[in-house]
Amino acid sequence: VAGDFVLNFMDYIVASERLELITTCNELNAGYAADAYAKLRGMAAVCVTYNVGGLSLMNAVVGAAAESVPLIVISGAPARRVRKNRLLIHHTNGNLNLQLALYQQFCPFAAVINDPKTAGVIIDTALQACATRKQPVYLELPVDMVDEMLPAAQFPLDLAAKEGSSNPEKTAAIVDEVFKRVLEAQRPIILAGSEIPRFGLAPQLRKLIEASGLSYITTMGAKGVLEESHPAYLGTYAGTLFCSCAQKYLEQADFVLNLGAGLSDVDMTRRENLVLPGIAAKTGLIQLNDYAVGSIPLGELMQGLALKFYNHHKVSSGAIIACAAEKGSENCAFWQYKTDLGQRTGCLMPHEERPDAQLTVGLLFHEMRKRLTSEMIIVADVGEALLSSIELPVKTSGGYVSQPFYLSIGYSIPATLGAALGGHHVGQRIITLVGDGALQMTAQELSTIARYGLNPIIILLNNDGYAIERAIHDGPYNDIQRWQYHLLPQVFSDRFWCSRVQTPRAFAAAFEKALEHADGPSFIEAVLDPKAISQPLHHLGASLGTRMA
Ligand SMILES: Cc1ncc(C[n+]2csc(CCOP(=O)(O)OP(=O)(O)O)c2C)c(N)n1
Ligand SMILES: [Mg+2]
Repeated sequence: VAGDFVLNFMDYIVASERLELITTCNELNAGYAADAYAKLRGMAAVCVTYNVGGLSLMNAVVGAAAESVPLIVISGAPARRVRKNRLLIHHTNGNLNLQLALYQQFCPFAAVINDPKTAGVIIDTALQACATRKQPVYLELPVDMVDEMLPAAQFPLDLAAKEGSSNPEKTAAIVDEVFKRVLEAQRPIILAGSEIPRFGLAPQLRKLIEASGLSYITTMGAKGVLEESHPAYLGTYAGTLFCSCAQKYLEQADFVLNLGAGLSDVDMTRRENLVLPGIAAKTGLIQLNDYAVGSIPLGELMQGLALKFYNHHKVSSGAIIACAAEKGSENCAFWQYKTDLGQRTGCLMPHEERPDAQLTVGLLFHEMRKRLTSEMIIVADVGEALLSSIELPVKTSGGYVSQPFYLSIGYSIPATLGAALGGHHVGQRIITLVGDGALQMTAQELSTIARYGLNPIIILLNNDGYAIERAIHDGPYNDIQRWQYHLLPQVFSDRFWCSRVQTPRAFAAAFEKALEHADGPSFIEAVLDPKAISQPLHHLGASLGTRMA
């Protein structure tokens, strides 16, 4: 969002052939949009004006810090002489260090660029911290610095993402130790966490799974890291929220190879005290049961293990997959640790066909499950949208975007903008699931989605208020104004195709119609029975509710 401290810098972005300037309705939304873009494409930048912009943006950037998302925040600022002479200047409370000091609390690198001689080093350090640590960084640019010329760079910048320094001997020793432990185990399993997508390690995960024959489970933060039709996938774990195979297999495993998963209270709902046996490998720290074995990059551990398994089995990963496909996983010698995979689909909640019943969240997701394709990226907001989407089968690697740890409602509409811009070039269509409470937070970004000619399908789960909060503890604060939701997008743009549905049949027809409307965005208001909440929402509400007591 423009502002007088950043206008001249924005001119350079507009003039750039390599950067595209996307202007949003507000800064918070710019942050969410950039977060989703970075989750899909590896990095993004947000540009705002001083304080009124930068402070509005902050909630999204703390979310990015919480979820290890590489974002570059560039804020305009008053000219250097203003700072030097301590002049009273608009958009401030008089404290010209406030915004910098706040960003320093959660960014591994935050600095003011106030001297052409040091500017290059500051910018390079910021980019490197952002790329290697997968964290947001903050650069403050005084308005009179914008036209300064910098001396030429003295050495090229290496942004190759390494989450630690590599040491081949140390890596080999750790890989040997972990490999030995996996082989000794009876029921080992891989738990893939959010560091896998964030550090771009999905290909290494695939290799490891296919070389080892191990099955894998993801956390919510890594949902969809590989296409979920992969034969080794057993589901997404979130404690007792879902009665799924993921829970059964993870909790019965005698060795969990935790690759990049930080487990939050929601990930461990009603299993807070569960200790997973095995290894926890996270950025810079590999911990075996309760002692640290060392600190090597996660990618090197995965690559080393894949090679060990490959040599152990002496076949290519393709042969393991082919064998499993041909003989069935249980009869495939290399698929040795796998258990009754065939039962996986039986774990999903059964649903009868009731096309003309009043729509419920369960019936809606039943219809959705049937219609997902590998061209679709799912974006989910907090609430029913997030919880029910966990059991949607993501059909393509990287086809799921949410904020399952920070959980800020309103994320999904701006994230749809970011994801659509990120997925646009590869022909993917965004399917967004958003609650009515969440939509009311950031609805104006529907306008930007239309403005840039994007074509997501936005599905509003209208259950008349804050259902998740009602499940925790109800009161009048969980009621919201009933908007004429299906009319709203038309206010922003006539490019929207809108519909309001109340039965599974009508929803299915609207979804098909939206798919045909490929030239612009679609908005389907699904009117749900507010009493028929999903089981996961019920469980989460009960779990969080007891903690208040
Ligand atoms: C920015 C922000 N404010 C408040 C909350 C607390 N909160 C969590 S879920 C929720 C209600 C979500 O309502 P809705 O989007 O309608 O989803 P539902 O639970 O009804 O499916 C609220 C207010 C939050 N997570 N984020
Ligand atoms: Mg709601």
